[in-house]
Amino acid sequence: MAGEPQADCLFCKIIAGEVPATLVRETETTVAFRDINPQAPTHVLVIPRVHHHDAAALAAADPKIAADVLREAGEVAAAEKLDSYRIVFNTGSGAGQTVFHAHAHVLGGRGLQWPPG
Ligand code: IU
Repeated sequence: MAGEPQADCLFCKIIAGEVPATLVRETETTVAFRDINPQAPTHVLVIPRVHHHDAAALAAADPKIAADVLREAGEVAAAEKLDSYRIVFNTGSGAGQTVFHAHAHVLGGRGLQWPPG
C-alpha cells in the first residue's frame, strides 16, 4: 500500500537500519544521508520515511511531507555551508532514477553546469 515500507526497497531498508548509511540529519518524517557514490563534494540524499515511488507521487499523496523533504534539503545545504547548490529529483529510469523511493539529491561544493546531462 502507498506509504507503507516495501520489503524490496533499499531506502526503506536504510530507514529501518537494515542497510548502512552515513546519516547527516533525521526528523520525524525524513532521513538525510550521504550518497554512496557522490557526484559532488557534498552529495546528500533526503528521503521521506514513507515509501512513495517518486517525488511527484509523494507530493500528491502527502504534500506536507513533500514540503518537509524540501525544507530538509535546505537545512542540509545550510549545515554544509553551501551558498549555491542543486536539489534534484530524478524521476523515471530515463532521467536516471534507480531507486524508486522518493528522494532529493542535494549537490554542491563545486561549480554545477547547466543544462545538466
Ligand atoms: P537515483 O536518482 O535514483 O539514481 O538516486 C539513487 C542514489 O542512491 C544514487 O545516487 C546512488 O549512488 C545512491 N545509493 C546510496 O546512496 N546508497 C546505496 O546503498 C545505493 C545507492 I544501492
